[in-house]
Amino acid sequence: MSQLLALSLAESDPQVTELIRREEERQQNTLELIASENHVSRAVRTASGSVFTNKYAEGYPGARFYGGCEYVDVVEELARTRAAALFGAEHVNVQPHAGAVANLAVYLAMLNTGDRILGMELDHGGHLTHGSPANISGKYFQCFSYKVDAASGYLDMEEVRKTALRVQPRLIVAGASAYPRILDFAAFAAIAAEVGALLMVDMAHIAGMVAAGLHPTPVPHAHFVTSTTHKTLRGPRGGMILCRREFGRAVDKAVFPGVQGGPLMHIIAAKAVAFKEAQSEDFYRYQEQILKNARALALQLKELGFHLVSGGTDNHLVLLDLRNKGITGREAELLLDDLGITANKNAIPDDPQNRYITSGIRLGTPAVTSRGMKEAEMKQIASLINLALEGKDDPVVLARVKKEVKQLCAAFPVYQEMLV
Ligand code: DSN
Repeated sequence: MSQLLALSLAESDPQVTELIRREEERQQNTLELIASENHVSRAVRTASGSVFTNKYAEGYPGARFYGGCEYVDVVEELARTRAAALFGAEHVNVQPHAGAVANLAVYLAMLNTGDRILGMELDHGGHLTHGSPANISGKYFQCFSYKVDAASGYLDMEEVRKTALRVQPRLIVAGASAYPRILDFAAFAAIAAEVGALLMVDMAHIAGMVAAGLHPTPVPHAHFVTSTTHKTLRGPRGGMILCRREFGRAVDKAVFPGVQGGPLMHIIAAKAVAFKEAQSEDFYRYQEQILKNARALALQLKELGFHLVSGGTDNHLVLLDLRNKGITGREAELLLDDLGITANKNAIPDDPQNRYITSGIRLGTPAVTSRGMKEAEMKQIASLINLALEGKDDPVVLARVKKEVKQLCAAFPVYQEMLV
């Protein structure tokens, strides 16, 4: 046996070991408010670090291009059937390495280059892969966008309909990465039917709540539902596609060999674990608490004079318009980061700043809820954010915030033990 195989990580690579330790410490000692991040279970971590990483398995269960696939076949089938049961989907592909690849695979399966896609405007809450000129979707297809209503911050479905009638898209994308309200999937489906378009819902942000039945499901309404598995769903970093049976073959061909080679079988094993976890009572209560926490955070921020895009939240995230606070999104992100609060600058609808500066900040509750924090801690976090932004030039105030953040983190450990 090669001697290297027997070495522990610490023996083999002290540099990487040290970086993992530091990252573990960073996660332990910071309040993670990035709405798309989470802390996975120990079981998901173990599966994603398993020997399945060694296996090539191009193809699908029962039809691979390699031998030795008897166990990867079972684990992929398990992941597929668990996801199908969890979301009530007819067909599932669990191979996409990421949400971006899942979206690309649907485009490849159903569209010709130059076809029209209608998605949500990026600075109104949409996503790069829904038609940004910087993304392959915007380069290979003709992309158009619908916006939220400037005054209310909500999507006005009559306006979406008018845009769709004008654009005549081949595919409508519903789904967002910074929209704090419920998406009306039935209305999207009706618009798609009226203009003869396909409907793809990217539910990456809300997948955990959809799994728990705490957010309306897009599955009965959409031809395709794509998602990541690592946000509210709390699985390993990756993607998946749910679709109607009639599109299953086209989707599978688009994922492999269309845009990917060998699937990441260790990640697929971890997806299977996460889908099982998502069927539990514990997961349901977790999703319920994410929502309660987001509402508590929003309420307290409002009381402190923050302006929330759309005035509040129905899901796991809050989008702050910081213009009345005299600070840009970028400045706020850097300031909070320094104090142990991690969040991301975010464009607000029709943002006067460019996307590297922005006027907003996006906050989410999935990760802090995983640590066991509840409404009382959300009120405290809102007050700490307010203190920090108001006292940005006062070192005494900032030191106080930093200390309180550290104490809060220590009271809610992420993991009981470090694995490295
Ligand atoms: N990058 C993710 C987010 O933060 O919303 C979307 O893919």
